[in-house]
Amino acid sequence: MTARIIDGKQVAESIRSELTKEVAELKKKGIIPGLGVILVGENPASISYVTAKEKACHDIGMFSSDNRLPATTTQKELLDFIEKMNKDPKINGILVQLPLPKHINEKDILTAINPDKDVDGFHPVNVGKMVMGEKAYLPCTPHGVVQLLARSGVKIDGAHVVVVGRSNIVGKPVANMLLQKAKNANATVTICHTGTPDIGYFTRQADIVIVAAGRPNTVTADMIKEGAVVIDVGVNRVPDSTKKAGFRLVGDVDYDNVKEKASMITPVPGGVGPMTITMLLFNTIESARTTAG
Ligand code: L34
Repeated sequence: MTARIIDGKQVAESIRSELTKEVAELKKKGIIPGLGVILVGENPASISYVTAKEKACHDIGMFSSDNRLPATTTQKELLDFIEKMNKDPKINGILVQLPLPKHINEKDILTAINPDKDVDGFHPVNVGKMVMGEKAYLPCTPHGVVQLLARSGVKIDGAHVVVVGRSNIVGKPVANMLLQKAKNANATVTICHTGTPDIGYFTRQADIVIVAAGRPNTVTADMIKEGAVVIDVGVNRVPDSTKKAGFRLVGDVDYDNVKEKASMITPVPGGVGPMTITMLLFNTIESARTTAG
């Protein structure tokens, strides 16, 4: 079987055109959804993601406050900055791009964001609500993965989903979302990680494999059941002297071989990445609407 390619860019575009209309409707009521973006330091990948997020805001008519802070920013300075945004009525959502420099405690920062403006869904209050199946901001990458599956016609209800990776940003939340007794969920979920001796033993039983391990070739063709759906969350820069940038992007999946066995697969780039940005817009618009009452 040769897999159908799930075009994340196209799905993202179609959601963004829905969101563009919603922003226009809100504007008629005098509401302009605003995102406060904070990037500390100069990690090249982070700069590229954050720039794409700001552009996406402007493209659909939202406001964004773009803040680049030096790598030497202290924890106190960052906390003060967040407090200012917590109080700013023009800001409906706050995005502190991760990773942060080592001298800053990530947990302290994420906890300082007003949960009502936590459009990344990383605050413990929102994580707790999500796990309990209550309404909450859903983290952008996991939410994007679920939307990609649903909008590609993949049946999640009753499927066996194997998640490879247990990060707080992707693995844990996506597993939790898919096991809820809810629409676009109700799956049987297995989570594999670096402590799993034989990941292939589990992935070979999966109807849907979601890979967020942060390492190229974590999942190879021999680890996939014929006809499975494969979602590759990884974005790795590998050196490539034939490219102008000096690198190319690959996911966590051995794409060329796995696509011959899967029924559907997401590419990198152009798969999950554009969906992450789109769900950030979605959450920020939701916040603006909620605040307006
Ligand atoms: N706070 N930090 C916070 N929220 C997030 O949701 C993120 N994440 C991850 C890293 N840190 C974060 C992102 O935004 C990963 N991530 C992200 C966002 C967008 C893309 C990839 C990762 C993306 O657009 N990828 C493109 C290629 C981009 C390129 O050319 O470099 C793609 O097509 O996959």
